[in-house]
Amino acid sequence: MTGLVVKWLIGASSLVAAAATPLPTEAYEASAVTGGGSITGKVVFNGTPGTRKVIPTKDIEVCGAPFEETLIQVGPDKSVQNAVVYLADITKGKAWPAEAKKPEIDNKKCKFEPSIQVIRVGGLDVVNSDPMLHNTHGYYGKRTVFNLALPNQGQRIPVELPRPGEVRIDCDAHGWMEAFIYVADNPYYAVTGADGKFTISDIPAGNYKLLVYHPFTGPNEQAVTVAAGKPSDLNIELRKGASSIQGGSGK
Ligand SMILES: [Cu+2]
Repeated sequence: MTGLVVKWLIGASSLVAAAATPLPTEAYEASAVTGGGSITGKVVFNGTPGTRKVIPTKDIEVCGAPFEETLIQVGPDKSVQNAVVYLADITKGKAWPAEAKKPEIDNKKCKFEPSIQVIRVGGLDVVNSDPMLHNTHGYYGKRTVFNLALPNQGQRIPVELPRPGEVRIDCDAHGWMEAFIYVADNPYYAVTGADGKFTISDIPAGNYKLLVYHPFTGPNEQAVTVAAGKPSDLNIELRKGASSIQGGSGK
């Protein structure tokens, strides 16, 4: 099975230019995990949180007055909220969680809601809650994956995100709008809460690569060992300017 999957991935990577080619999204195999372990931890950032001034130049009646935006949510104890944590290269393990509803990204008052999220390989809905045009544009790296004009309030358009990795979302109508979607090819992921903490559970015992992303900093990558019934407790520091990692299971 593993051999087959590897062959598939190698075959698929040579077709990277064909954006519409669906990849084997079900390469991950769900099975019962007995004697699993967990990883808990806290993500911190010790640097200066970046901010930027946003000055809406059009659609002011909806987009509002100029405002200062924080580019990373850091608590008083340096904890980072909305960092994405996930295990790379795990092809077998617990079942995907049941989705309460299809994930979505909303254009709302000229901001994306949410600005950072993780979804399962597949797709999500792009929604416009505002009474004027947004043009939602998604990229894997520099490559467009979708580009949608949403002129009407209440519009909802499904898009496919068949490849794992980071998708940046811009609005071609409002240059300041930006969001990130991390597309996961396995269910071993978490997003940190306001306390910077996360838990990933039911991991088959073994050695893994743990990735932590935040768009403001570079990614953090580290080796972790998961032992049956024993949580690994990690303190993970994000640093500005760490080199970029493309994709989650990228080989
Ligand atoms: Cu917009």
